[in-house]
Amino acid sequence: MEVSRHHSRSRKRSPQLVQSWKQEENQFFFYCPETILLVTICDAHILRFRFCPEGWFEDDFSYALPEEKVEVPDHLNFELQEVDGQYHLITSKLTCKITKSLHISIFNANGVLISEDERGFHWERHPTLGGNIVYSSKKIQEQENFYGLGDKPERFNLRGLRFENWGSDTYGFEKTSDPLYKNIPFFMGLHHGLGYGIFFDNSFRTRFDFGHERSDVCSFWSKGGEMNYYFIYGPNLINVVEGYAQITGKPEMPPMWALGYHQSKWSYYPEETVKSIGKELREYQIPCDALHIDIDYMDGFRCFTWDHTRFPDPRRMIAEMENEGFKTVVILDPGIKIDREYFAYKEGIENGYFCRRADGPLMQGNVWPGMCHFPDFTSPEVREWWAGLFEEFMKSGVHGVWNDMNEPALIDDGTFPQDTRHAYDGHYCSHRKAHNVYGMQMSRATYHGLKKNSFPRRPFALTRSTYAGGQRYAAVWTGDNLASWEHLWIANIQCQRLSISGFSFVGSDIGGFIGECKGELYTRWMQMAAFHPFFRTHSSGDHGDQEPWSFGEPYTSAVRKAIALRYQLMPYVYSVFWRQVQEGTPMILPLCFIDQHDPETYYRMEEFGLGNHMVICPISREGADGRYVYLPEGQWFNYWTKEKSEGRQELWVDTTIDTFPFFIKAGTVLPQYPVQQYIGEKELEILDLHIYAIEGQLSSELYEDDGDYYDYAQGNYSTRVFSLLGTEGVLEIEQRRKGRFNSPYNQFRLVFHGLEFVPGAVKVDDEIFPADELLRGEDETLVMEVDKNFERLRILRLDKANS
Ligand code: MIG
Repeated sequence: MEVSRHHSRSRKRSPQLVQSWKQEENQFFFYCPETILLVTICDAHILRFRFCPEGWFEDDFSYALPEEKVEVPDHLNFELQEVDGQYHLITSKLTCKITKSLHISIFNANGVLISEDERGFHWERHPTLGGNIVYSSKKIQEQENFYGLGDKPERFNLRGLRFENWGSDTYGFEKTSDPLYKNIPFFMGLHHGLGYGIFFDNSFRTRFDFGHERSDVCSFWSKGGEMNYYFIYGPNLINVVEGYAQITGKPEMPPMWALGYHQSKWSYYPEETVKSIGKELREYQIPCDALHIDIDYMDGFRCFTWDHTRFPDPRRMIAEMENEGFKTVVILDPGIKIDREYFAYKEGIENGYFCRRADGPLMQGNVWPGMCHFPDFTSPEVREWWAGLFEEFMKSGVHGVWNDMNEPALIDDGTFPQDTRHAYDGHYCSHRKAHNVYGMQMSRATYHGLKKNSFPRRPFALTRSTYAGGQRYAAVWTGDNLASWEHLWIANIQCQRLSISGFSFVGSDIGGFIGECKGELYTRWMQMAAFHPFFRTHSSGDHGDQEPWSFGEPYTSAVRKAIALRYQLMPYVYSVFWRQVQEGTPMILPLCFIDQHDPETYYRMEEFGLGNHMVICPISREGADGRYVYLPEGQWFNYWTKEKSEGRQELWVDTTIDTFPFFIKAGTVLPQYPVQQYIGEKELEILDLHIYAIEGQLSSELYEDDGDYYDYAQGNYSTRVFSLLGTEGVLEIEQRRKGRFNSPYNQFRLVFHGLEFVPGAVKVDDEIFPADELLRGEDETLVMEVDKNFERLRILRLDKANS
C-alpha cells in the first residue's frame, strides 16, 4: 500500500501529497495520486470541503439543500496563493491554508486560528459497509465549547461527549439516550469568543466526538458516503446558524394559528370527545387554536381513511369545530396496511411505490395497522403520489398533518432492514444511506400535499424525524418524553439545541407523554412552553387527563395565565418567526448565543431567550418559590414587577405558582395583542406597544401580514422598526415603516415602563401635548394613544419641555 502515513494499528489511511491543482470558477481541486480534495468557496465566510479517497466523486446530490439552487453571491472575491509550499485560499473573511498533505487550517481576517486539522481527512476501506468509512479530525482549541446536533437530550455544551445520528424511535428516552429521532449533522465551536460551524452533509450513520476519546481532538465520521462538510464562520454564533440556513434553507411563514396553543392526546375520539374538549377549553376560557387527533380516527389505522363509527361525518365535525375557532390536525404514519381492499395499498402495489429488499421482494414491517408496506419517500414519483392523496383527504377540511413513526420505526424490528432499496431521487441506494432522510422526505411529501390543497392559505405540518434542511417543510416536536422534572429540563435543552440547529419551530409534549403528570409540573412546563414556537400539550392518555383544567386550582388559573400570555405576545413571536424566515435567525436563543463574549454563559443552560428582547428561565424544581437566574449583558426588566436589573450577574428571582422568571430587555418596544380565545377572535382596533425605557439605544421589529395566506410571499406584508433612544431627560421613539400591508388598527396605545423622569410634554411628529394628556394606567404606568404611522415621538422631562 503506497500511503504517506500508514498506521499499523488501524487500517486508516491518509492522503499522499498534492501533485497538481486546478480551478473552475469558485471550485478548487487538489489532486493527489489517488485522492482528490475539492474546496468550494460558497461565500466569504462559507467553505465547502469534499474529499474522495479513491479518485472519483459521487454525484453531487443532497436532500439538505433547497430544491432551488442557491446562487453563488456575485460580490464574491477570492484568490489562491502558493506560499511556502502551501496553498492559501483567501476570501475577505477567511484564509484557508492547505498543505501538500491536505492538512487544513482556517484563519479569520485578523489572522486568528479558528479551526485546524489534527489528522484531518482519512479513511478506511470497508467494502462490506458499502464503501469507505470517512473521517475528519480537528484539534480542539484552547477552552473550546461545542454546541448543536439537533435533539440530543444531554447537557447543552457538548465538549467531552460523543454522539451519533441514526433516527430512532426512542420511547421514554433519557438524558443520555443517543441516537434520538432527528439527524442533524451540524455543530458549532466557540473559542476566544469566536464561533464557527461545521455541517457534515452525509446521510449515513454519522458520528461526532467532541474530545471524548481524546480530550483535545474533535472528530466526525461516517460509515459510507463522502467526507463532505461546510465550514461556516461567524464569528457571531447567530450568524453561523444563519450561514447554515443559507445552505439548508429556511421555513415559510406558518399560519398564525399554528403559533397558538394546541391541545392533543392519544387519543381524542369519538367525535363527542373532540367536541367536549373544545367546549371545555372555551368554558374555562383557555385560549386554543388547534386540536390534534391521533391514530384512532383512522379505519384500522389505514392512512387517509376515517373510522366512520367514531367520526361519522368528519367534514361536518371539522367545520363545526372551525366555527368555534379550532383547527383540526390529524396524524399520518408511513406504514400502509397490507390489505387488498385498501386503495392506498392497491395504488402502491400497482405502481411500485413501496420499498423493496435488495433481492426484490417488498419490504414488510409490523406497525399499528399490522403488517405494512412502506412508501419509498425518496422517490419523486412516490412523493407526488402521497401528496396527491391529500386532495381527497383534505375535502374533510383538515388543517394540518402530523407525521409520526418516520425514523422509520417498526414495532418488532426497530427499523427497516439495511438492505432495503431506495430511489434516493435517482441515486439508487440501500437503507444505510436513506434511513436518516426517510422522515424528512415523508414530511416533504406531506407538506406538499397540504400546500397544494390549502393554497393560497398556508399549510401546517409537524414531523418527529427529520434531517438537516427539514425545517423547510415541517415543525418538529421532541417525541415520547416523560412526565418528570428532569424531562422539563431536557425539553428546555432540546428546544434550545434544535433552534440553533436550524429548527426553531419546535416544542415538547407539555407535561410529558409518558407517566402521570401533576399540577405543579404541568404548570411550570406550560410556562416554559409558552416561549417555544410549537406549543402543544400531548400525552399518551394512559395516566389520567392532561388538559389545562385537569389539575384543579391554583393550576388551572396559572396555566390559563401562561397560555393567555402567549396570545398577548403573539405579534412578537410572529415577528421573531419572520427573522427566521428572512435570515434563518434562530428563535430560541441559548445564553451563549446572546452574549458569547461572556464565558459565564458557556455552560449555562436553563435560561434562554426568545428573540433578542426577552429572557426566560423556567422553574424546574418542585416546590420552588424562586430561583437564581443569570442575565446576559444589558439591562433587564422583570416582566411581572417591572423592576430593573443589570445583566452579567446572577440574581434571585421570587416567583409564585403563576409567575416565573421572565425578563424584557431595556429599550424594547413590545407589541401585545389583547387575550383572544383563538387567533382572529377579536378585531384589532388598537395595538398595545409596551415601551421599556433605556439609557442608550435599541431597536425592535414588528412584522405583520394577514396571518393566513401566501400574499406575504408577494410582498403583502409590512415591518415597523422602532428605535428607542434614551438620553438625559428625553426618551425618543422613531418608527421606520416598510411594506404595503395595511395594519387593521389605526392607533397604538403606548404603555411606558421604567421612565426615569417626570414628563413635562410629549412631542409626536410636529405636535406637542402637555404631559397631563398622558393617562395613568393601572400600576401608574404612563399610557397614550397615537396614530399608528407616527414617525417620531419624544417624551421630554419638565425642564426640557419648557425650554
Ligand atoms: O407507538 O400515535 O410519538 O406522539 O401519540 C406510538 C401514537 C406511536 C408515538 C408518538 C406519539 C403518538 C403515538 N405514537
